[in-house]
Amino acid sequence: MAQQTITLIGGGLVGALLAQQLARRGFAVEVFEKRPDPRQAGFLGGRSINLALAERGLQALRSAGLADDVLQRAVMMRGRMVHARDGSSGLQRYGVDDSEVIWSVSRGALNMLLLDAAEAAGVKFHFGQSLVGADFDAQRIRLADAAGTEREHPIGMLIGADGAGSAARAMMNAHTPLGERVESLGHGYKELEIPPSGELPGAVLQLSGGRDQFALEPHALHIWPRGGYMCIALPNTEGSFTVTLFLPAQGPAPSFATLPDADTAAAFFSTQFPGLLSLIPRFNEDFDSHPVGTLSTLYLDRWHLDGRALLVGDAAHAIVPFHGQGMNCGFEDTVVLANLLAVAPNDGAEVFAEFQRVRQPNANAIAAMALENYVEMRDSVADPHYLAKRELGALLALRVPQHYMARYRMVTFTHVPYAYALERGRAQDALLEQLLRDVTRVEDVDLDAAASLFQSSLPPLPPLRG
Ligand code: FAD
Ligand code: E1W
Repeated sequence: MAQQTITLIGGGLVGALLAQQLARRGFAVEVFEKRPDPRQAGFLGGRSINLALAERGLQALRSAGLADDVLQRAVMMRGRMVHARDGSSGLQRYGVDDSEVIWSVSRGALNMLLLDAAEAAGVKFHFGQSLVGADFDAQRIRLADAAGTEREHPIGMLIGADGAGSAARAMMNAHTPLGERVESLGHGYKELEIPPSGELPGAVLQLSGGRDQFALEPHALHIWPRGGYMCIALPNTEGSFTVTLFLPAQGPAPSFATLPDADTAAAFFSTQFPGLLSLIPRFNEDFDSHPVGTLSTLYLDRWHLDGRALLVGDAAHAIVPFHGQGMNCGFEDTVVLANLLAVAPNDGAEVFAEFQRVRQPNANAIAAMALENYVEMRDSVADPHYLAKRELGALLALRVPQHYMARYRMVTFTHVPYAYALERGRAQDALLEQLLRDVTRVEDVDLDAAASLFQSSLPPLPPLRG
């Protein structure tokens, strides 16, 4: 059993799960978290923000023994429900059956569950303690409480899991430059709420609608693509949905800059998302009180200072949210790191270097795929060429499942490295483009020839899980 203490900064999703896994492997773990303990009131009655949990995150939770507990509090999403401008909608299933689904989980509830699990494994949490200074040579950090009172604390190994705006990263970078590059997407987001349908005006009329308390199909991820921008909605267990509007921050209408107040925004919604607006009774209050979030991708040359400090999760590789993989990727990080540390607990420098070697190409790959998925989501779900490619892909997935699998499914439902999914996706895409170069309709493609082309051009897919 290892005896040394590992100091973690940040008790968010990744920090809490990493802490639990390290404690289960015999490490003494202490966590400093800026915010107060969410289990001591605070999240209750607050905004319910949710996230999509997919196979990679679920696999990490399985290895931590927490998957069943989490799934019990999750809402199954079988596919994307695309809402067209004309008000029509259709469900595109993610997989052939319910073995390929994703899960909507409440960020607050998940964080609390992970904090409970980490504490039960022996982790010591210090809430309301913000990292404000670090001396990596003297192995000391400085912490401030909510009142601003500072104190010093000795550290051994430091792990920064303090999110996209990481203070640990800033301090490491001040000691030895990490080669940081932040690429702003230029689009922001705003969260709005659809309450359970019983709370909507005209609820009586909907009581026999067959969806119970949900104003929309509950078992789907809803998308309102509008080309250049979009809304999405994920279901909550209580019958509500959290809607997120993604829109350019600046520039000509529509952008957040051209929606300075709730009335202007409501007028915009009434033309672009009329059906959706009627489901958001507190639109004006939500719009005025919720800030516009910013979206960027973070790239670092280095994730660690030899064996003294390491960054994980968003602190190391924040990405845009359009593949729903930021948390899933951070959860994958925790398993890789905990396993490496368990094998060589006294060799921090080697372990951190190996962690970066394994994870950085994958973090870069999901960063790229997440950016691409925004364009795909908001623009090309309606593009005929894109739809033809997807249709041909679906046929090939049935005919030559060893040789073709949609990139979305590799990312969302398998454990193949993200870098592999990106590379394989490119190779498959090139073949699909070749097949659709001279024909416009999928019916005109010779499927036997297409299947042979995939079999002869690409090696069989690797094992998808494990
Ligand atoms: P965080 O969750 O940000 O946690 C960091 C923690 O560190 C916080 O508790 C914070 O209080 C604490 N902290 C910060 N500074 C300090 C300090 N100085 N001292 C001490 N503590 C500190 N991912 C998915 O997988 N699926 C999705 O559907 C999804 N949807 C998203 C939608 C949006 C709009 C956004 C913005 C992101 C989404 N993500 C999604 C990404 C996901 O939110 C992140 O990848 C994930 O939260 C990263 O976890 P983390 O623990 O690294 O960071
Ligand atoms: C998922 C915020 C968020 C979260 C997600 C997804 C999307 C669009 C967004 C990607 C997706 C689950 N996606 N869904 N359907 N097609 N692509 O799979 O998490 Cl915006």
